[in-house]
Amino acid sequence: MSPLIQALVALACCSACSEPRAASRAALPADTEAAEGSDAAAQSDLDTAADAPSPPVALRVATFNTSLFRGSAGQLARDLAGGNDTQARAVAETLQRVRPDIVLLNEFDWDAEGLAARTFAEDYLAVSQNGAEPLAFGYRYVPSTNTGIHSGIDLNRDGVIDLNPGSPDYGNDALGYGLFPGQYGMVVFSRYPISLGKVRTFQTLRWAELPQNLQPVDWYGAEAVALMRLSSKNHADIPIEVNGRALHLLVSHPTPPSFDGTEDRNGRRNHDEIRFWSDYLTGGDEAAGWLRDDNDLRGGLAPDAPFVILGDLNSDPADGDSRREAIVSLLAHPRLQDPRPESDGGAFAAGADGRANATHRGDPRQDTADFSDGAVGNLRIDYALPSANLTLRGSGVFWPAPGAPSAELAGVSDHHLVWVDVTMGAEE
Ligand SMILES: [Ca+2]
Ligand SMILES: [Ca+2]
Ligand SMILES: [Ca+2]
Repeated sequence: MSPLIQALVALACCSACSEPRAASRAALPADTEAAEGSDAAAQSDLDTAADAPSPPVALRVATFNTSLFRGSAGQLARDLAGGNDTQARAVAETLQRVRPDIVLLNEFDWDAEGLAARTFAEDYLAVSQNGAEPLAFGYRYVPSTNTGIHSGIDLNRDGVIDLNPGSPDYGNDALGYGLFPGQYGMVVFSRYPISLGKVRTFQTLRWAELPQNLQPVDWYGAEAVALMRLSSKNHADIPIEVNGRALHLLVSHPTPPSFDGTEDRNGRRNHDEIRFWSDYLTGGDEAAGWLRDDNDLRGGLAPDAPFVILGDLNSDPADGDSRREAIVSLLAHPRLQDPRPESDGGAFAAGADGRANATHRGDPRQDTADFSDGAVGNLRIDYALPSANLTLRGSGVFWPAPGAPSAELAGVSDHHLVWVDVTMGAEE
């Protein structure tokens, strides 16, 4: 498939792949079927290419919680129109300075047409910001999200049901917290083709299906347990075609372990959303037999498949109030390597902010998020974790200290971009 056709396929599929509720494969619109047919052709090319030696490929892969969310549906796309949104320009400049080949953006509002993502690509990334070199990503994918899809019931058990988007009462009873369908969504941009027909999403997987889950079933009650989904946004396995081989992006944005009561429903859900990935990597019937994607395919990631876990996982392995066992276990998973990316800005901020930071056990150089310091402090919660079979060449957190180049970009979001440099060798 030519790059042009691949680009057209990627763009044609954006809206079809972005429905708020996952559709069954049989129910997908015609243009998606065409896209999948084209992708099948790409796969046969890929199989053929696997026989021929191909050179190692150096990749910079990044994750960034951009805080590009708004209060109502369509507002982000409207704000981005014209290319002059100050916040989006700073996010774009950050990406132009770091120059990832592949990046996941968290907290980027979903819309049905993928309009915000397209506008960001065309009117921000592809335009020089503050003298930085433009970035041209030929491919993008906007996963659908559970945020802001109302459950129809009083999910947070406060006695209030508001079916009108826009209020916290609405958001609190949604399948993932959000004031409207799509708030706090995500988008992947890539210089390499995205194998859209092979993307696996786990948006509709029910929390109750996870063996030994921590769901507070007595607190929720039977009606809520029957419909509660595990993923607060989506968990997606997005294969990127890199010179004939597939690199799997494993993306998610587990719920913050806060904004709840003694039942700790969000802390428990955060734990289980992260545990999902340990089971997905372990694979096999025993660990991953329970995993069923939105197209009813069962099981985890194929053994030896190269991957990078990306996203704001909302859990620090040493500090904060999450149930840390899940992230500690994931970081120790034998299939991945933890580069422990660092920044000077994180070390500086912990000292300057003080208070809760002074009690932290984790190395502040590894912090990725700058939270209020009365209770939480700065945490390591954003991750780019490559598989052990990728060659790690470097990593970092883009958090410049005061006085360093681009220091003015440090405040664009309460999170900081995390990047890893890996080489996909011929052996993967
Ligand atoms: Ca409620
Ligand atoms: Ca802080
Ligand atoms: Ca810290």
